[in-house]
Amino acid sequence: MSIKANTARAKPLAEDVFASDVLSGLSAPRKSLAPKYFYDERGSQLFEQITELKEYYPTRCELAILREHKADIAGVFGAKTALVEFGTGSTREVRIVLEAAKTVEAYVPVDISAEMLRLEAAQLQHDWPRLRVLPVVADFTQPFRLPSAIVGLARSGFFPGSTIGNFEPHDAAAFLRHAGRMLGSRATLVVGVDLVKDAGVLNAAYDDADGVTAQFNLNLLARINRELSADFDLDAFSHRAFYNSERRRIEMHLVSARRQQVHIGGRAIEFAAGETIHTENSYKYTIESFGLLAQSAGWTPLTSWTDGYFLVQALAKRA
Ligand code: AVI
Repeated sequence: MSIKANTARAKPLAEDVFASDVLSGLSAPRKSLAPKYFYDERGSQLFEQITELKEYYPTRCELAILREHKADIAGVFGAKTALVEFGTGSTREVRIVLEAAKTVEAYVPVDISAEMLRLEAAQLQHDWPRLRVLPVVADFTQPFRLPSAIVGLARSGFFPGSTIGNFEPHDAAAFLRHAGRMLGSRATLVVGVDLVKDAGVLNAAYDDADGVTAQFNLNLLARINRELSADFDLDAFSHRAFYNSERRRIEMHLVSARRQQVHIGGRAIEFAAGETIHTENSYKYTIESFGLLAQSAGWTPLTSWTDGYFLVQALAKRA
């Protein structure tokens, strides 16, 4: 079967949105850049390397939980279900669940990155010839059209990878509400969530000894140089990551080593020595705090699977 993706039209052009997001983020009194821009080709490769670092436990822990509990997790999906995966980078996680999910008749991976989605979907279709694989190219945080081929099927959602932690808590709640609207009544949702833990473990996971996370963070400046003809001196910025225990989040920043000026598309941006660009938050939850967040967004917590480091949480949509 050949796979065609449902393509949502992007307006205005993605490059224009990138340029205006970068300029407004760097013109604010507290400079920031959105973490979604980490993932150009090099950034995606670096993220894959991060997931294999000994210090970066989330991916390893989540995969182990999925493997150990795949039959129970698959049991959350009802009879004759379409499984919608929000933001499918790789299909590594869903493959584990699909091995046990006999009731899933259609799989709908949703991602903004058309090429990666096409490749992953085609490979998965090859490996699961009887499953209907129906990729949708879209920003999964915004309303999108689900394939008409899933009409009549029950709907379940899958959101692994602790991506929910990269949303501000009110945006995480908004996303969960949006997922509920997309999936409809009687839906279930399985979410991967990173847990609050010892600050030393968290700090090491985001500031690894080999400097891969530092490269990942700095690559954002390389991307801006390349795509927006900017002149960031990458040697004049350094990676800083730390656990903010009050706000229960890892913060990543790029720190300016000196007073300097950077030019982007004809605009000059001033940096003081030690000034930072805040590039990412990665929120950590407890089982209780995530349960409360989900409840505030119209979901009832069902089973929690955890190893103490990471949580795979099943949710049921409240009627
Ligand atoms: C993609 N996301 C869940 C990662 C995280 O752990 O917040 C991104 C990341 N940033 C640095 N290391 C990994």
